[in-house]
Amino acid sequence: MFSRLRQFLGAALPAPTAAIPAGQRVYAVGDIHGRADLFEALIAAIEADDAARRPAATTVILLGDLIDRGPDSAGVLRRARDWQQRRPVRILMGNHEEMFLAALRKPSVMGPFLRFGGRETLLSYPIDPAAYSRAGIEEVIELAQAAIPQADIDFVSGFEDQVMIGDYHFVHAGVRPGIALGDQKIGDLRWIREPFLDHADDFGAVVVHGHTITDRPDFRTNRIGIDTGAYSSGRLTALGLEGTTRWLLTAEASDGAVRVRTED
Ligand SMILES: [Mn+2]
Repeated sequence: MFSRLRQFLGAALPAPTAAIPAGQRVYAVGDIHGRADLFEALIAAIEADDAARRPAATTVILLGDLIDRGPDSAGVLRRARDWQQRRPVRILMGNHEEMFLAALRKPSVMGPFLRFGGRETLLSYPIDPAAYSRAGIEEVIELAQAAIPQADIDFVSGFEDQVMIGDYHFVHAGVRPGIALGDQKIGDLRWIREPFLDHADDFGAVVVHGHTITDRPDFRTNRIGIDTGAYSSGRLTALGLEGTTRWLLTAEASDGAVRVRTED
């Protein structure tokens, strides 16, 4: 009804503003990629930010790609699991977690996994780098299976595909335009770039996603991208949402120290 009214009135009426239901608060965190240092600082900052605001039912959503590329994926998974034991933390499966799980079962996936940052993930577990360098693919799988606790594999296997809260839809990579949010293919949710990124029309909710790196959080009318390339830029971004309000918390490494910036 509102959209028909808007069509009728044309540009005279402002676009409706996406909202989180009253009494709730959400923090969405972009691709962490093994940066346990940034993640730890951001956890502390989100806890402090949440405590400083009025009491709310708060949900944290990690948008996926917790692992690979950066130096301490094992540490990121440990911190994510600890945090989930203390408050509601929902975690999405990114394309890197998908490859991680597949690589442990299929030798044909292990090679590409290692080239896209999986090597760093394996070496964040107690695997001897010299033994790793000498190993062929089958032996790498054996080393990985011996070093990675089953609890970590079970934890990652339980990551979710998408989360809907109020007028926001949280996914790792994006959605395919023209398909209802409830009917999306998992491959698109985890891997898509175009035609999602350049699509200008409404998706049915504001899509909050990671996966595609931008220098600064990418605020569009129909989507918000918050992958600021933590593993190479040293910046890990969280988006806070409450009612129609949005704010950013950014953990930033410089000169060996991590500081967190908050922007409205
Ligand atoms: Mn990704």
